[in-house]
Amino acid sequence: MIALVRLAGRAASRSRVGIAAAAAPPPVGLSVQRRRAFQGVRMETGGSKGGRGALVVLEGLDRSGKTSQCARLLSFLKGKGYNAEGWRFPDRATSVGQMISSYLANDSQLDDRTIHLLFSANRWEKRALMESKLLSGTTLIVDRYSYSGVAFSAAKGLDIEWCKAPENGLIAPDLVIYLDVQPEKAAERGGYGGERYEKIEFQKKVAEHYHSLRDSTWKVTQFLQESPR
Ligand code: FDM
Ligand code: MG
Repeated sequence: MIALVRLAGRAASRSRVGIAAAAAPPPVGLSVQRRRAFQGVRMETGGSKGGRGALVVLEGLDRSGKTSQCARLLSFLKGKGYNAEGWRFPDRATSVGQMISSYLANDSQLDDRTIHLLFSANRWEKRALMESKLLSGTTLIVDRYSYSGVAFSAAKGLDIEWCKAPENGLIAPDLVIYLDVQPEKAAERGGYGGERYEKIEFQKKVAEHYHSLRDSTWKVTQFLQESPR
């Protein structure tokens, strides 16, 4: 369990039908469960009258179709009138993100713990903006988050508790959607192998670690989008 902090206030809801439920508050059962899971500092609430936005995270192996699904979910929610934005981690636009990007492209070498902390720092540098967006009513659809941070680094053999520690205090998602795709299937997609972690044996280990991070707050889906990234 990662000790992410639960953002005060309830996510706004306009529709509970179909996928729009992703941006709605979780059902009571999940809410109770999550309160235990993400116990920690409760944040100050500056929530708008309409409620805060929802933090929805998509997770999965490389080439599992997250990017396509994020785009589809985002356009669906916007079509329903939600104020929503698409985010992704790593955010390669920042200077930390550029170091990460160069590492992933095998253009630079970094110690395993160092790159782990850079991935986390990349989330921390966006935390304040994330909080203010959510509190002002914007729903965020985020392609990868802390679970990627832990699953990928633990797959290298780093201690999983050590991997979780720097995530403590980041904002807890309202919903995590995990795209459950076999590593072999993901590898069949175009462009596979272009980045450092895109190797089937490594991705199998990542999948095992993702599995160990799952709890009842996750929704696991098993479809693979054929559309390119
Ligand atoms: N990745 C991503 C990590 O190892 N740790 C992290 O914290 C995050 C956010 O970076 F292989 C890995 C997962 C993936 C790579 O991600 C780049 P995208 O989604 O393929 O750009
Ligand atoms: Mg990738």
